[in-house]
Amino acid sequence: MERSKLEQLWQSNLNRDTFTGCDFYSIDDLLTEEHLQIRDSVRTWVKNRVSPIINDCAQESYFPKELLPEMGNLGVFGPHVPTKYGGSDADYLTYGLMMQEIERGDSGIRSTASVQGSLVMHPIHLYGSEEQKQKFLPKLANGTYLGAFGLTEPDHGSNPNGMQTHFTEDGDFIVLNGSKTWISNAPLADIAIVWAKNPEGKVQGVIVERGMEGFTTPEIQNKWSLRASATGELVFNDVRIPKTNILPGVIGLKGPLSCLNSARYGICWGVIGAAMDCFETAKKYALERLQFGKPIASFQLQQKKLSEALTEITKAQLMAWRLGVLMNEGKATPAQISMAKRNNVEIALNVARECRQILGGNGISGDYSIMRHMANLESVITYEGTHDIHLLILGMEITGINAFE
Ligand code: TGC
Ligand code: FAD
Repeated sequence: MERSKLEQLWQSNLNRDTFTGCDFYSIDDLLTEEHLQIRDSVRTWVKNRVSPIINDCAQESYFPKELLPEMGNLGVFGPHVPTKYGGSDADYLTYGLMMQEIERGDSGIRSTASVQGSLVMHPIHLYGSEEQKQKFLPKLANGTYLGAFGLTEPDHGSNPNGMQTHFTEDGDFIVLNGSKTWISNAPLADIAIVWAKNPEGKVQGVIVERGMEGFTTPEIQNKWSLRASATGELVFNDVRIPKTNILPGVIGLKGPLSCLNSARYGICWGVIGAAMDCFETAKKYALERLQFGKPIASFQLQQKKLSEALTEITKAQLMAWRLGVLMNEGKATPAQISMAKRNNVEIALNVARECRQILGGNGISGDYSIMRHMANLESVITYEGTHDIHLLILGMEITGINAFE
């Protein structure tokens, strides 16, 4: 999309977004002044910079890369990374609130922030060498660099342990072969954290940089979901990479899976944003739309939809808040994170579906945000572990029996 079109959309749609948010159980009282200030600043940015352009971006399948430096300035890339590497040492509630506000605008823009912060900066911070941290983290934090996370392969999605991407050693270099697919940010990424098997068959993380010979990132076209996010493949044909690009701090599948904890946690907040946007849009519409001489909000069936939506949003908020506190205390378990990701995505999708019906025919129009959220959430319920996989992680926690073996 031309920059001039974006500028025109920003000017003509300014102040149209009147979102206020839902807080039926006074959850704001559980947050600090600082949390609320940061949340509100991200909310204002979304109103001014995301809402005016996002329908056009989604319709035209355009990832608004112009927003990356602004997101860097706002501090939404890796806020939990220490300030000395460009982060802001923020807590997990702050991170969650940021993801909520961004996904209120669009799940695709939140995906970019999740991948950059939780799946690229987080592993470099946790498992990278000091040299890697200094070289990459500040540029990722300020949005100069865009990162991608390559775990999923064409034949290995839910079961990443079966991955075929592998490397051999050649002096001070490794030689990487294989491919990853369905990778957010891939077509534009400057670097990718790629999980591959070493010569002993153990999983290791490698930083692959754009421009390395044999490394290509074809875009995946023809999506009905996350249309404002760039998704692609990472293809490696004898890519020679210095050994200094291997993440030295972790070996084994626990490397990538531990990064997913932070991203899945962010999603459990993010989808509340999408659900709130659907609820608020439907409530406003129901109060204004007249049928049979009355606002449709006066019909009990529509009140049921709205009441149930607000109830589910409120339960999801309480779960996200409590999980955030456990994350801050370092006590959250992977199974608790699975429960929250699974529950909150499911309720957001149900809220979107019910709220879309409240808008009747207008519900499928891009003039309203609901159908876009609904289509986006079909990706969110699949990535970062499918709905089924999170149920089985919980099932294992409850019964002690591993359904994957
Ligand atoms: P399993 O034997 O259970 O575990 C292997 C090792 O990993 C450890 N582990 C974890 N560590 C930290 N956090 C977690 N959540 C962990 N889960 C497992 C585990 O303790 C073990 O460690 P060790 O020391 O004993 O070796 O592994 P498994 O092969 O049986 O697989 C388990 C399963 C199926 C749950 C796992 O593979 C899984 O989660 N599959 C889902 C795959 C997935 O979520 N892919 C996401 C790709 S990234 C993405 O979608 C980004 S979208 C981003 C966006 O746009 O927002
Ligand atoms: P499969 O694993 O083939 O699963 C297909 C179906 O089988 C699912 O319903 C699943 O629940 C079910 N199933 C599988 N195993 C079991 C079982 N043991 N028991 C019961 N049911 C089972 N990946 C990345 O690495 N990085 C990214 O940035 C990234 N971004 C993405 C962006 C988008 C828009 C999308 C759609 C996906 C993205 N992914 C990414 C990939 C995503 O993580 C995978 O799609 C997901 O993990 C599922 O893998 P799969 O698609 O291969 O499905």
